Order: sequence, then structure tokens, then C-alpha cells
Amino acid sequence: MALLSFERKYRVRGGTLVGGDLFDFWFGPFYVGFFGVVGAFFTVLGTLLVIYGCVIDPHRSIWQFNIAPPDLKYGLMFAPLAEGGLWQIITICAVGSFVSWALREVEISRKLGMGLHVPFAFGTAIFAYVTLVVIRPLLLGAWGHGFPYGIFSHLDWVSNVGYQYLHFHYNPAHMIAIVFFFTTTLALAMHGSLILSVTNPKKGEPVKTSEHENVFFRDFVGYSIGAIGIHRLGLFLALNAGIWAAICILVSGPFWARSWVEWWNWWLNLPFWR
Ligand code: 07D
Repeated sequence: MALLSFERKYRVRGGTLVGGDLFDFWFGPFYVGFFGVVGAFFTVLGTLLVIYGCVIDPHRSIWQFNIAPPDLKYGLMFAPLAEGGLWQIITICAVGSFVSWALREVEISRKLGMGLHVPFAFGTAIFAYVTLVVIRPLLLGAWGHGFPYGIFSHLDWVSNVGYQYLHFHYNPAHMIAIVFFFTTTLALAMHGSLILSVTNPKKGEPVKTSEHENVFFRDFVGYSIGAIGIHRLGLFLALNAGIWAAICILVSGPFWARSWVEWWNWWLNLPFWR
């Protein structure tokens, strides 16, 4: 594959976070880097352990296999391999792999002289995952509060944990997260469709410009947020979706242990109703 002219300029050493020149090279189109090697190690080990977990699982179905966290009695200790220890090692591998992936993004961004928006965005997804399997279990005092790795089993966990708080839809941070998730898809659908509508015209018709995009939205809703603006808005909506999702589960247990329906009593107790 031919290198783009600017790629020649940026494919030089430097910009790494640790290790200096160590692994500072490309493998075909892929940048390797120290974090590429560390990430590959954790990914391969983690994946092999998941496969091992599936093989020793008595269920012979991809839907039903389950790699569960340790029993609550183990608290924050290491558990035997077959009693949740596998889940603990897989979790270490997953965190190691996700964080390495993000740091590799940082190194590539630094080489290209770009902002760190992409690793920052991925960081919020990692934050949501780490909240579920590390921060919340730490605050509750047992790894057993993490979610199990399995298709149906993790769905059962979400349902069970939701009903522990009677009605999870009443969790205000869950409400905010859902609004951000839905608005993100709305914004992307509107933006993606707008760009395709101007850049992918019928055969023989000219490609339109950003002026058309702006005029469409001014005619339609009276305002166009503009080319950079829509990407700022999109990033803002998407980051908030992950951050509020992390908050909604973080507060459930460590900071609010009763029904989420009951939480709304503050509204009924406002002095001006009396
Ligand atoms: C956590 C993912 C991070 C990903 C990373 C990367 C790989 C590699 C490799 C493909 C944050 C992963 C990479 C694995 C793959 C290759 C090659 C992203 C994460 C790091 N809920 N609910 C949420 C809705 C109900 C409950 C979040 C809606 C019920 C509980 C979100 C509804 C009850 C928890 C959300 C609804 C309930 C949640 C999830 C509707 C059950 C959580 C998204 C319409 C009775 C979880 C942080 C997320 C959470 C969560 C949406 C209903 C319970 C906001 C739309 C009423 C217990 N719910 N929910 O977190 O907050 O994204 O997690 O009914 O723990 Mg809910």
C-alpha cells in the first residue's frame, strides 16, 4: 500500500510516552509501539482465558457460558481459579488491554501532532467498564459485585441489579445517561444523513457544499450549528452518555441503597407543597 505523502513525514520516531525508541516502528499499516505490544499480550491472554472458561463451563452453548466473579465471601481477596479467580485475571487483562489501546491512540495522536480527543473519548468507555468491575466492587467491599462475563449471564445481572433498587428507570443518572445515548444516535443520524445527502448525489449531479448543509438546517429549524459545531456537539453528547452511565451504577449501592422510586420523595417533601 502506497504511503500518503504526509505519512512519510509523520512516520518518524518520537512522541512515545514510555520506553523511548522501544517498539517505535510500524508493522505494515499498523503502528506497533510499547502499548501495542503490551495490549496484544493482555488481549491474547485474556481471550485465551475466556476460551478456557467456556471450555470448562458445563453449558455447551455460546449463549449460556458464564465466567462469574468470586462469591461475596472472598471480599477483595484473590479467589481460586475455578471460583472466580478466572474472572479476576480476565478483568486484569481487559483493563490492561483497553488502557494500552487508549495509550497507543495517545502515541499515534502525538506523532501526528493531533489533539487527544480520540483517546479521551475512548477513556470514557473505559471509565464506564472500570466503574462496573473495579470501582463499584471496591466501594462495596467485594469483587463479587462485578458483572459476570457471559451473554445471558450479564443480562441477568443487569436485570437483577436493576430490581435490587426496585425500578432502575427511576435512577436519575440512568435517566440522564439514556437521554444522552438516544440524543447521540439522533445527532449522528441527522449529521450522517445530511453529509451523505450533499456528498453522494445522483449520477451526473454535482457534489454540494457545506453552504447547502447550513442552508438546509436554517430553512428547516432556523439554525445551523456548523461543521465544527456538530462534531463538538456529537462528542459532548457521546461522552456524557458514558459518564452518566458510569455515575448511575456507581451511586447504586455505595451512595444509595434503597429503592430509586423512594429517592424522588425529596420532591414530595419540598416545603412549598405544605
Ligand atoms: C460499559 C462499555 C465499555 C466498553 C469498552 C470496550 C471490547 C472489545 C472486541 C469487537 C457504557 C469494550 C471492548 C469488549 C471487543 C472486538 C474485536 C459502555 C460500556 C471499555 N437501560 N441499566 C445502562 C438503558 C433498564 C441497569 C447503561 C435503556 C432497566 C443496570 C445505559 C433502558 C433495568 C445498569 C442503559 C434501560 C436497568 C444499566 C449501559 C430502557 C433492569 C448498568 C450502557 C430503554 C431491570 C449499566 C455503566 C453503558 C451502566 C446500565 C440504558 C433499562 C438496569 C445507560 C436505554 C429498567 C444495573 N443502562 N436498565 O454503560 O450504567 O455504556 O453501566 O429500558 O450497570 Mg439500564
